[in-house]
Amino acid sequence: MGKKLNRREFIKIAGMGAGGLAVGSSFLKPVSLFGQPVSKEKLLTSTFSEVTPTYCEICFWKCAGWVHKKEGKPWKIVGNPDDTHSNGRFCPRGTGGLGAYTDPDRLKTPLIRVEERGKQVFREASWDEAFDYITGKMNRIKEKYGPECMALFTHGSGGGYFKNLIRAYGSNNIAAPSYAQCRGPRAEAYLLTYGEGVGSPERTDIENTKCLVLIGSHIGENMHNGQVQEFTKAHMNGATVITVDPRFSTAASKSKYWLPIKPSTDLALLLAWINVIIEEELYDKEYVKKYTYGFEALKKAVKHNTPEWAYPITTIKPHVIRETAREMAAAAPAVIIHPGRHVTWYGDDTQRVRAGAILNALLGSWGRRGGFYAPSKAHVPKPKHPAYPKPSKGWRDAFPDKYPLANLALSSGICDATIPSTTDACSIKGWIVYGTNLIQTLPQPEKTIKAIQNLELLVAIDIMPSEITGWADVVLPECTYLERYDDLRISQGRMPAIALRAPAFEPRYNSKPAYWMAVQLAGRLGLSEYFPYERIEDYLEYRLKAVGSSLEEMKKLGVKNLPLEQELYFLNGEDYEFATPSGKIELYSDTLAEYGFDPVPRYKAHEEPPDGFYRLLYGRAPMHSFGRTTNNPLLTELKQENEVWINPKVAREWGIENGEYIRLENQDKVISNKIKVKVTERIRHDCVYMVHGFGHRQKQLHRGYNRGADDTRLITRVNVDPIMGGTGMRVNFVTFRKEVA
Ligand SMILES: Nc1nc2c(c(=O)[nH]1)N[C@H]1C(S)=C(S)[C@@H](COP(=O)(O)OP(=O)(O)OC[C@H]3O[C@@H](n4cnc5c(=O)[nH]c(N)nc54)[C@H](O)[C@@H]3O)O[C@H]1N2
Ligand SMILES: Nc1nc2c(c(=O)[nH]1)N[C@H]1C(S)=C(S)[C@@H](COP(=O)(O)OP(=O)(O)OC[C@H]3O[C@@H](n4cnc5c(=O)[nH]c(N)nc54)[C@H](O)[C@@H]3O)O[C@H]1N2
Ligand code: SF4
Ligand SMILES: [Mo]
Repeated sequence: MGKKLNRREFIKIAGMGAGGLAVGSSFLKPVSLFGQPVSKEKLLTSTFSEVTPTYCEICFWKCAGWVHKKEGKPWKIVGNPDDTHSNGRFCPRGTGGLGAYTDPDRLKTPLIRVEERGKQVFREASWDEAFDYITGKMNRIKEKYGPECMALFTHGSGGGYFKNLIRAYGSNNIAAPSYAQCRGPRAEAYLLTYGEGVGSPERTDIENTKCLVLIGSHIGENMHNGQVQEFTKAHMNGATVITVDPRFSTAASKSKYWLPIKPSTDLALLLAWINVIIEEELYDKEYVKKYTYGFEALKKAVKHNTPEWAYPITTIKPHVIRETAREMAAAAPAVIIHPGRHVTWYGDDTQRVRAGAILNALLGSWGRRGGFYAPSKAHVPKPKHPAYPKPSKGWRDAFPDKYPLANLALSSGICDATIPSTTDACSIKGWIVYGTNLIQTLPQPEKTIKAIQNLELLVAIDIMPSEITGWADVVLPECTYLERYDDLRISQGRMPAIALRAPAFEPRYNSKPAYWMAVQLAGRLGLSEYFPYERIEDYLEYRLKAVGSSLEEMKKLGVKNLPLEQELYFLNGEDYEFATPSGKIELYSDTLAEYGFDPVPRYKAHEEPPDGFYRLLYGRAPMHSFGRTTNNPLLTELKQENEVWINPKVAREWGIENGEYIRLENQDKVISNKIKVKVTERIRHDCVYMVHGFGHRQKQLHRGYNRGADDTRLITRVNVDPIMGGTGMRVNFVTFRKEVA
């Protein structure tokens, strides 16, 4: 950047990039979209600024970067050029991360509830009081019901310390919304098919692909940094992009084909593509023969799934289905049917994602350049501690016959197991909630509140007064990621790497880091031996020493890339054993058949919106992460509220004008906050769309309170995936209410 920019201008530029993203060609210019990369030498020798390494906590991509201070004051955050998550550029949200530090609405001191739950009346407490309160209750729960009746909900970097704490205490009830409300079906579908998952960041070789198929994945609005950069690269290299989305997304605007599918029918399209690939013999014959299991059974099962069969279901014309299938085959094996990320849509999600996994196998893209690569991860030992006690029961005991292939605890399942029932095998009595805003994150918020009302202890650890903290018995204010050390970032990628987060600032107010909280709680619970290091610096030194590094070195590097130990592209004709029962890629799954599920995905129709109702769809905006940034002083400057997208034909029928405020009412008569209308051809007539994370109910969020509408409130209904328990959330229908008062 030639001219120096003050923070406000800097954010504006990031914002312009983001705005341009939605419509214009600036998407192709990563320079205006992300901050410019600056060399490390320049960074560290700069005389007027002080830099500290961090990795970003504004979303779960965890880009590594540098925090700059000028005269001791926060100045800016930029990407670390050595980091493959960011390649030296932060997205608008990461750039606006300083707003998390400066937000005057932050939680300032521990709080203890003084009135009944729901009234949200608290008194300020000292840390000692708060810890004594929590451990008193935890000891009572352990004595009265057993330690298994405590659960932890976690999302975010500090969650690991509480996982250690709760396991040491004797419970395995640990859930994250990133499973049952996000990636769970994808994890299980790929595990069933390939014996391993796609992980995060996804092992998709987008930068080398020749054909990228996006089913819903709205890259560009879904602003996962490295992925957006790879998408831009692939697009500039002339890769064919095929976007399947009922909405003309940013990605659709960069695509050769936009398939505006009827929502909920993607599985029919995927089966038709499989049908064409098989019937026209476009599949990779050698690859299929050598590496896959069940081809003949698959061929038979999809025989009737012709493009003509799929047309009335999906509304995608047969010739388009054929043409796009041929495009994929022409690019193979450098083709990716993107596995998606937030895939809990309709309840048959494991099967839908599995159909994509099967298509990837037919095209031979797994293990090949431009398809899916073999990711690496640094091995960094943790200090030893005694074995955890073995819990006598877990969340699964509450539903012994359900979700047999769930490999992680279900957040929604733990919520259910907290509501006493007649078949009560495991009623949970205490929750620790770290860095997840369950009221806005779990569908069916009334059920979440009902579960909370049955608790004897609810601890919320957050940086902001979010909806969930309002319902807590004790609120523990964490300092932001810019004010603390955290565990090393060890993510998968093309190269094994580690990244350090060090504090750039002293914690503001009376906030503290999660590590310190967990150590304090462990001490009071008699579990100190599970935290061999009282100070996180010593814990980090232990881990870094094991890989020949140190805090001193990492403070200078921020990111350390370690040598690559394996081939990126691993399926080039050699023998290979997959971790599946057959040792091959399972086009047909005996495991699914054994549990009574379809061994090959099969399309079943979903309920349609009744007359006058429209399916409620939701997604992301480039400058916000869920509800965690919709009070951020910098990012709310870029977007203050969400809009509801309505097709012009529908708007005409209802006499609704662009820019007008309306309310949405769902099939269960739940009415939303008022929300601004965006009348646009960019959405089909049978659905409406809004960005998730707005419409906060928490009054203490002064910028986010009542701004826009919250999709979660309208998600009173879910279709649960019988295979793994994911909550399909796009099964709600809304109609319009013109009176907004
Ligand atoms: N800016 C930003 N980026 C983020 C996040 C964020 O909060 N903010 N969150 C991150 C996280 S955790 C996740 S999981 C990902 C989620 O991002 P993705 O995995 O990309 O999420 P999807 O659910 O696929 O995305 C919504 C898209 O699906 C389309 N859609 C809705 N219904 C259907 C349908 O029936 N069929 C098809 N084909 N498309 C449909 C919508 O129109 C929309 O474009 O984003 C990540 N990136
Ligand atoms: N209706 C609906 N529901 C959804 C989705 C959707 O699109 N629509 N998306 C789903 C998906 S894909 C996902 S991954 C989940 C995400 O769900 P969550 O992980 O719950 O996401 P957030 O809403 O960002 O809530 C994060 C909470 O963490 C707090 N926080 C932020 N930084 C820190 C920190 O450093 N320390 C601590 N202790 N707390 C912090 C924030 O203030 C906020 O209260 O939601 C799922 N639920
Ligand atoms: S993608 Fe953006 S918000 Fe997410 S970690 Fe990277 S810079 Fe932060
Ligand atoms: Mo997610």
